[in-house]
Amino acid sequence: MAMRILHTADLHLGRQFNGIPLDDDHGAVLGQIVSAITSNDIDVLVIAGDIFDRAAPPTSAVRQFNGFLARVASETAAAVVMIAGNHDSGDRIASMAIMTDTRRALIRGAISSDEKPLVLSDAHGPVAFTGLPFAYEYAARECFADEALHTPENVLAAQVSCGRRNIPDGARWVVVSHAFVAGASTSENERPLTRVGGVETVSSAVFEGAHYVALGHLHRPQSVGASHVRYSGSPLAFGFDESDCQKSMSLVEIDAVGRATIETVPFEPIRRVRVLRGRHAELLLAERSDDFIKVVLTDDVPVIDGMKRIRDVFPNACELLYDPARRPASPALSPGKRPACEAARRASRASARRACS
Ligand SMILES: [Mn+2]
Repeated sequence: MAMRILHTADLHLGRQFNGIPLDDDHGAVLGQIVSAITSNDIDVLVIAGDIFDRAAPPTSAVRQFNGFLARVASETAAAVVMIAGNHDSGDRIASMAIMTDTRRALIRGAISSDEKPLVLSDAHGPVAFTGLPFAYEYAARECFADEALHTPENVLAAQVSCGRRNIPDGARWVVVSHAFVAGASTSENERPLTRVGGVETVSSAVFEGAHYVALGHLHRPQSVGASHVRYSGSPLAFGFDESDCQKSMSLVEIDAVGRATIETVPFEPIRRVRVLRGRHAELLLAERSDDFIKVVLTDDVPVIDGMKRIRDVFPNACELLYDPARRPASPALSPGKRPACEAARRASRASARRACS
């Protein structure tokens, strides 16, 4: 049997959507992660940073994550590899590592100049997992006693090379990192990774030698540069720009020679993030829904109590704006099939161009 990895990231526990708590939505996707581990015979769960939305998350979020980890530990046989992202407190994540079973968990919160891997085995030999916690440049300069670390790429290159030194000879190698790899697609809710400005992207070349790179930070699922350098994306959409993005986990199998085969396991959110376009009177006829809704009204004149009446049908409507000049190309409410992220982005860029021209 080959090594099977379930890769997720950017949970952002404790986050709200336009002021609406997401506790139930997070609870649902965490349950889907546990189910995916058991139904796909997963050996290792990887969480590539931004576990919490804030350095000091609300108690409810901490409790929710503890309950999730307890389920993974008791209901599955999977090992866990997780790192701090830029939204996390590295020290908070590090505290979870102190008394853990080090044969089954690698929890990396604060940057270190001696990155030791978790080494697991399958029928073909060892697979080493290196977890590189996110760190700002100033912390890396102190950690490595190197004043020349001025960019996220400098920091990551230093982390990768100290991790590489501890990989057993002949082991296949998985690197877990929270970074912005050049060439990847962003969304609106990712906080910059550098405090001083400048280039925050890193070249995928820094991961040279890794058989799979499990990335966090960008919220759209995507590979970048090569198929084995990949963002799982976030389980939930956090903005209307992600309304057409099908969220998923990445199921990765590493074969005998280190080739990674990747499938996606879709998340099913309990409340979707949707943009509805149409006339007010038409939208009021829609089926009631708790989804998060942005309404774009095509009415020629403003509607009295427009939002109030929309909320009779969509209680979690968050935004309402008017765009009378643009008519829907297709019926606004047809459920249809949600397009893949890239197709949707192309379509929205195309429609933006049409609007300008
Ligand atoms: Mn994030």
